[in-house]
Amino acid sequence: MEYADDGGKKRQLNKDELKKMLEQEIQSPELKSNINADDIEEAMEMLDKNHDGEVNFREFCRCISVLAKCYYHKKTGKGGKRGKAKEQGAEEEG
Ligand SMILES: [Ca+2]
Repeated sequence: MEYADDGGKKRQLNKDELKKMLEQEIQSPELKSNINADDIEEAMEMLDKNHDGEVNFREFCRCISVLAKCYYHKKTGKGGKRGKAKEQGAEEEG
């Protein structure tokens, strides 16, 4: 983690850093274009559980999955008929 290097010892991201990092981390241009300043604000609010104005690594990981989830929901809409149902008993492990 070399992103938050302005304090030296702290491994946390402020909003600007969060944004920068998101832009670097998210590969999909499609997903990226779905993230606007509002989303960053929202993500920040959502993630900054301890309200210190910064997002630490753990919080950031959540951020990625939250944004990905938002995107997924946007893309699939709600409900959603899927052409491909799993026909043959694909058992999920996990
Ligand atoms: Ca925090």
